[in-house]
Amino acid sequence: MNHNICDLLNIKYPIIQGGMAWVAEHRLAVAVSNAGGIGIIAAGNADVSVVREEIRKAKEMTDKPFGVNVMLISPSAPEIAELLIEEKVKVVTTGAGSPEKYMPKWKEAGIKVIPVISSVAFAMRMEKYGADGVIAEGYEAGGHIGENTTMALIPQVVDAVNIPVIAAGGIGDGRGLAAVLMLGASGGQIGTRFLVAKESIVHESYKERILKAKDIDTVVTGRSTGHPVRGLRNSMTKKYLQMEKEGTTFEELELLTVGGLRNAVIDGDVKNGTLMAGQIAGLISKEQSCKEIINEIMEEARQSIFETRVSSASIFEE
Ligand code: TUI
Repeated sequence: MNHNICDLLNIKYPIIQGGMAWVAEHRLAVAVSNAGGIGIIAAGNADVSVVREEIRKAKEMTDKPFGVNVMLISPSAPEIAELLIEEKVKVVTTGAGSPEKYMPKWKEAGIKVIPVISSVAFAMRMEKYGADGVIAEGYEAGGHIGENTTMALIPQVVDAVNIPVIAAGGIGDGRGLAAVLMLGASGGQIGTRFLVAKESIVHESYKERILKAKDIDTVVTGRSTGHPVRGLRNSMTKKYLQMEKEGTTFEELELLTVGGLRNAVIDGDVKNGTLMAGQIAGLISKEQSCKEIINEIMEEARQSIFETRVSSASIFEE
């Protein structure tokens, strides 16, 4: 089995952009694909007509491969699953559920399917259903998360499956990419750093919160609902966590976050909106183009791998 994802996806660098709802529309995806990684349009909760337009705009703006992320708990997911076949999308990533029922049709259409998983058991299930790879996402990631950290998850998934594993959660620079390659991953998925890219349409106020964030500035809300979500601390998360402590019902908690991601991304409501971001936000301090981000990450990864080899040589001397 060839685990080279550059060959699998027909891209130059083993960097895949996270499928961030509202954030990852065609402009960001095209910029990442044109820079040699693979850009991903996030379908999120959008209607099928919106996603169709996004795919068509992306096709006009690049001849490089790009993908679409299907958020499986969206009511539009079944229609979007069909759309991807009609539009001959090359790569699909999925999140927040199991894509099993769509996989036979996607595979038949020649689509490369790479589900996001957060446990070994789910990775094995996806391999059995014909996934071309998995994105193993650790607890450090932004948005909806599982329980395992990237550091613990990646080597366990790598040992359990015989398809390429792409690491996600906590990768913000070339050292992070180098580290997951050491753990056996074939590449890295990056979200938060692309969220602040020049080509990202995210409101400046949201970007500013990420650029100013420190290591301890993300929190996890929704543990009590079974849908834990990581994002930057703000008035909304303070209220949410307090209400969770008091045992507030799922329905009441939901009311606090309805439209919250849209309000943050589009309107820049950093107080009451949902500012999804990974723990690596504390490391991210500048807005750059996707090309600058990818070139910098690849150069750093190369340096850290080769320099570590030299600087650690004495450890292994007899
Ligand atoms: O999906 C994500 N990140 C997301 S989705 C999202 S929208 C949302 N907002 C509030 C609540 C729920 C979703 C924001 N961020 N990452 C990929 C990911 N998928 N991480 C974990 C999973 C996952 C979770 C459960 C994959 C499969 C699964 O269940 C499968 C099964 O059926 O057992």
